[in-house]
Amino acid sequence: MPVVNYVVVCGIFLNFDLLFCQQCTVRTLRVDPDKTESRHHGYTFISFEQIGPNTCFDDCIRRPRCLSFNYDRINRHCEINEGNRETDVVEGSHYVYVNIEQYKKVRIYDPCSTGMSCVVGEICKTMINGTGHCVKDMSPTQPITDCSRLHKEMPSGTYTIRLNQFQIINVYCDMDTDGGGWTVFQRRRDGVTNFYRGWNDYEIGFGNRNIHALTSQRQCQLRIDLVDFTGNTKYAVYSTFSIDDADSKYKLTIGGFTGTAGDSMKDNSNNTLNGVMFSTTDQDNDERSSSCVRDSKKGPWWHKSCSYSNLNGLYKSEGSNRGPYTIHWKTWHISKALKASEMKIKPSFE
Ligand SMILES: [Ca+2]
Repeated sequence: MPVVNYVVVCGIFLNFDLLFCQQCTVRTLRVDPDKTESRHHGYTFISFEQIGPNTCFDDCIRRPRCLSFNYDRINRHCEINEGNRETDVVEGSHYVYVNIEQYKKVRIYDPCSTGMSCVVGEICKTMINGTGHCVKDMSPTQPITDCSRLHKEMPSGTYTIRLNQFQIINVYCDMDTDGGGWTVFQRRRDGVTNFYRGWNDYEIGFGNRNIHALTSQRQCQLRIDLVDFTGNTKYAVYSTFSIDDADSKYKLTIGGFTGTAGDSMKDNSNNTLNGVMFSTTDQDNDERSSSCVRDSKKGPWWHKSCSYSNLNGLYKSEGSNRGPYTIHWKTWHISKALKASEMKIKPSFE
């Protein structure tokens, strides 16, 4: 008899017959996978070992932060993801991928779908009487690969990201500006931190080495947010942005300007800074016979001869007219210092 039952169950869930039916009762997933031999890449925030596919499904659907999951049917490994974008699904041997969206708010799958609705950071637990109850999710989370991978309801703040297999760093994520998901790598708000520094200081920390790592993994856009001393704000977005590695002196690739601040990623002759190397107090890679940073006292930057922009320049308070030496964006204020600047990146999607 049990054998007949198994055949019926597996007949209904035909796809799983092939995937899980060696031990049908425990391995049959109750929904169709969206993709087989595939997994969603880069958004996993919790993973579990040695659990069945349905437990993996439950672990996803009971967390509002979860949008999809990957299940490795051979190693019984479950990955809970906070993304479900089709373009991020890659090949994954032994894996099935399930987008959870269509099962949310359906009571047979999600016991918290009626009445109490859980929020991001919570998990739905089933009470003795069968009703769902939201509690704080205490499972240890693992780092995402950049701020765009955060659930969109997460607030702006400092998060841990995984740059690559070996490197974990803390970054500030801007989750409020222009759809959120921006990884911030430069921030000027006051004169407390000295930005007039040498090559090593710009390389380590969240410096050029990390920006290179982030922008070499995928195509990124750059956003620059600026504030002047009267409190006005302007921005510049570049649809193409990356920097090369240290051997290439962190050469800049930039293009596709849009925004309100004008395009100041230009040199003093109005030529683009695309293809220009980075210079610091102790490395002159600019095209002048002298050094824009060392001799002209500009901030470390992609200087050509030198540049319309100088966001790592001296911090000067209101009233300073030494614009080009200060935090400067010429196409907005020709000679005035700016009060604040932020530079941030986000992957660009087709
Ligand atoms: Ca030079």
